[in-house]
Amino acid sequence: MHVAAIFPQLVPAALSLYLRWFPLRQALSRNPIEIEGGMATETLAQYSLSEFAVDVRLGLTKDGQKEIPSKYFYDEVGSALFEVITTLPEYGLFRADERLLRENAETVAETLSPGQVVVAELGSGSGRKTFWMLEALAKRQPVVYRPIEISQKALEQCSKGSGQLHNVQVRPLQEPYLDGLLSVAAARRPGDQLLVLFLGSTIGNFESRAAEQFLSEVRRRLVPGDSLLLSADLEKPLGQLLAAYDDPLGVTASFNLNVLARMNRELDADFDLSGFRHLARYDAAERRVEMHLLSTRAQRVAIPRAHCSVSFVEGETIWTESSHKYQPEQLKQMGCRNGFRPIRQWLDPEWAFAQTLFVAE
Ligand code: AVJ
Repeated sequence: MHVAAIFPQLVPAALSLYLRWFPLRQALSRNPIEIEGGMATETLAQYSLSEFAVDVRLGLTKDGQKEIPSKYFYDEVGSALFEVITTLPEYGLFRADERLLRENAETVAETLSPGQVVVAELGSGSGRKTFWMLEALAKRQPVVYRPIEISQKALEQCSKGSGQLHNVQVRPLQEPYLDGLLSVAAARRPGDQLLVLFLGSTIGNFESRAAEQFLSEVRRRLVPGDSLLLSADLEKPLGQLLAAYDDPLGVTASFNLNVLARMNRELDADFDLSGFRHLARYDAAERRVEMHLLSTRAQRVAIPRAHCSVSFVEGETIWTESSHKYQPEQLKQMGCRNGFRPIRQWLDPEWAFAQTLFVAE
């Protein structure tokens, strides 16, 4: 199973094995960290660094396919590159998601009962497209917006943007998705209704079993009557799929290669970026686009702060991301199998993409 498929919540289990390597272990606090006014916390920065080191070591020194979880794309540089990706003509996902939100936010709002609604967004990014949802909700009822995001920069941007909205109170959480959702659920007041947003087709980064597991973990944090709006990219012609992950300008290639640059920056690694190239391919059996970093020659790389060095043969790859593609019915069934009832589904007319609205049973 691809390490990238195992959600962050599973990482601490593996962590203990390697604790002895890390002088920073006293900083490995699992306490939720709420950020007030976008202040960075030293503890979290150290924690993330160590966790990155552990996952790099695990993913690059194991037998067989080398891999690095895709969540490590999103440091400051990577998050900025992703923002550029969302503007590329080849990457239709983002605009499809935004169009559907804009057009259907009112309808989603109408399905909620009156009273305060708590909007928990898993992986808000800059929160640009969420604006439409918040705006539609805030016209009808008070909104508490809880973006849950590991990227500090993205969270700051998101808080700034959505903080302007009347009737919307923003309380960001810098935590892994499921931890963050647990904190949100713990802080809810009687009568609060929860609307979980899982947009952008981020669900596609999970292997199919992990995706189902994730949905059931989301469900466990909700009560009957809460809602989930889930976005997912659909199967489409191969040429269109590959172009979305290998744009001619090379932004996606930079986004992918940045994980090597990040290891150089944060783990003192000595990756020569010219010895690797971006590779996007479609696995038809698994119905997913895979991104890899291909070593164009035999080479050895030292990663001091992950306490390892790694050899590559020519043509060997590091698997950095999977983006699964779905069929509309399949998405409804995934929800049904994990305690949700689908009540609406919208498809974008321009780019095969779906939003499904579920209610927790
Ligand atoms: C943000 C995870 C949905 O998988 O399409 C964009 C990330 N990777 N280009 C995706 C991404 C390459 C994106 N998600």
